[in-house]
Amino acid sequence: MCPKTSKTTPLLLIGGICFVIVLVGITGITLINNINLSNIIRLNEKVASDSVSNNENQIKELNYVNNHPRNVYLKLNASRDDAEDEPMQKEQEQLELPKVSAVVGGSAPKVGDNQLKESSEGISASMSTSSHTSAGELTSTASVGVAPTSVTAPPLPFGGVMYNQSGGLIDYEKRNQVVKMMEHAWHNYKLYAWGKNELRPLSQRPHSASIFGSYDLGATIVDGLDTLYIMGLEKEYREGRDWIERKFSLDNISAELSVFETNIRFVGGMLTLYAFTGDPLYKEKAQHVADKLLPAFQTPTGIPYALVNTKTGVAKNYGWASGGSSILSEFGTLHLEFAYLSDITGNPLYRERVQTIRQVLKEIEKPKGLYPNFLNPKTGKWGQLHMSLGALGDSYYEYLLKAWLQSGQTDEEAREMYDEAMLAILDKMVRTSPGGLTYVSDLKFDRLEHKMDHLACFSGGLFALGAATWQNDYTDKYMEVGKGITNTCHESYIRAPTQLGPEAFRFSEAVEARALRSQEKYYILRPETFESYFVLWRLTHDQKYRDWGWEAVLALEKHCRTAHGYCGLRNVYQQEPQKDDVQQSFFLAETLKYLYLLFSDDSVLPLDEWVFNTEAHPLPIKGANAYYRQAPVTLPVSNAS
Ligand code: DMJ
Repeated sequence: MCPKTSKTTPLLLIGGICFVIVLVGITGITLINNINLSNIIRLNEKVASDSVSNNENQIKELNYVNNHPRNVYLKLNASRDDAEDEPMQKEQEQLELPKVSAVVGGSAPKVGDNQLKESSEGISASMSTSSHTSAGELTSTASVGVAPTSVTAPPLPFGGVMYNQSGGLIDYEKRNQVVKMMEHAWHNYKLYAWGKNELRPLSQRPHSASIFGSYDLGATIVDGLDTLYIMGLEKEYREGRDWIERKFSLDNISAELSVFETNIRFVGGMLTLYAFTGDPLYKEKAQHVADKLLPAFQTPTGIPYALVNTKTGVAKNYGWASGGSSILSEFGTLHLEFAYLSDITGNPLYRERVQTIRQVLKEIEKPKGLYPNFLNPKTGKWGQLHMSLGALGDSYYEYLLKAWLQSGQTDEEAREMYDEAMLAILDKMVRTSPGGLTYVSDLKFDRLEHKMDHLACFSGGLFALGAATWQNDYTDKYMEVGKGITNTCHESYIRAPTQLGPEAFRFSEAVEARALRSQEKYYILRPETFESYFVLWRLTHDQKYRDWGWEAVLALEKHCRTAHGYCGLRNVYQQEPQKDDVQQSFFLAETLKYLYLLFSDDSVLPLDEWVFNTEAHPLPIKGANAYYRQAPVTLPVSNAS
């Protein structure tokens, strides 16, 4: 009766079994990937909801693709290959670039020439590859600040494309590795901590340090965005830009922010993005953040407090800082950002604030010509007489030199104060170990503490930059000490089994360039040593600096990389050190940027056109860089009436 039924039954049975197997398989895979899949879905939803709906308009508005200098360069080269006879001038006109000769033909452009349109076209002008001759060779290896007289290179301010046709100075393989590191750091931040301040790679959740006032300020986005831009990571850059537009605001929150950290990371980051792109969003945001910091400057001396509440404007100093003092490295590291903000907004108020700080520091009596780390903002008197080129002092000295550079070497007061301070430091704090290592000691009252912070490793680059930019009686000494300190910091790395340097290292009869105390043995992804490798590489082209940088890349990959981002280490002297579970925002802003630049051609952010703030956000040099984007001066609102 049912031959048909009996034939179809096994088929149905087989079909059913197959269905069940497939179902079990899918369920299994889903369970295995449960966390990742749901994270990815959540992330996609979050990123999507954070992005504006008509992305296309935004891209067009920003014109990132066409106007990213890297693409401008590619476009120029491509068209040259296609139509060799076509005059270069025509291509430049199409791309709205200034004539190269007008920018670098031996005379710096006038301020008026530099006023780029703040337009929907983003970058509408470019600048020189001033470190090359027409033959693609370097013009000078030991000096910056002097424009070459003849340059036929196409404009290439940054973006990592090689101008030197002979293969020259880009180390592609190593640089690509750094780009991959950036992608890994960024994608995991995006996946697990999007919009929060930092990432905890091991626990795959957000992290926030107290410096961010326990609010979600997207510190990693703002700090890391210019690095993405420089590396040409366009998709990631756009996601970050969208987040800033839609989410970043200090209005209606009551956060107690560090004036210094907020300035160097947020104001500095936005200013660089504004210089790169001309996108008014970044100028508005930079000003918005700086305005929130202004109440901290309401002190009898004008020396700002360390912390300010974004809602109430109430400001104060850290309880631990010598008798209610403000800290030199904090109030002394505002100058570059505030000066540039005045110039692009036309509002002199910001510059006035930092100029007041400068005058106090210029006029105050300095013990033995040195600046102590603590200054009371009410009395204008020094606190404890502790001096350091590391923690609490460091970037004040950096900003003296760089304020002079940023001004196109017209702010002579800054250079004089820099030279006076560094000569005193050379005399009273720089020493050579029995093993021949140059280091900068801390000084407490009259006693040298033969210890150097990792933070002080930036000073190798600083001494060298000071030497390369001005010829005086101390030039050779500055360069020698700059090289010596950089070498010592490298030693502090290679004397550790991880090949990564400790937070502080000491010099005694028994040890050199090694941490002794347990609380000095950690490494938190800091950039200062690589910063000095980068500066010294640019100034000398000694291959060893690149080799040292590559050693560091390998060490970071071996010890700090995890499946979900990069962590610091608790003890660099252990073979298998424990990780600290924090991916610092400065790892993206500084560490990876300096490593990327170390393996790049000199035309990527040339040192005679850009000056790096202390968080590695490059700012344009006035009179030498078409990206300066100076606005006409207007009176500040408070003085306008
Ligand atoms: C950064 O935030 C800046 O470089 C600052 O000047 C010092 N410390 C960190 C990185 O180590």
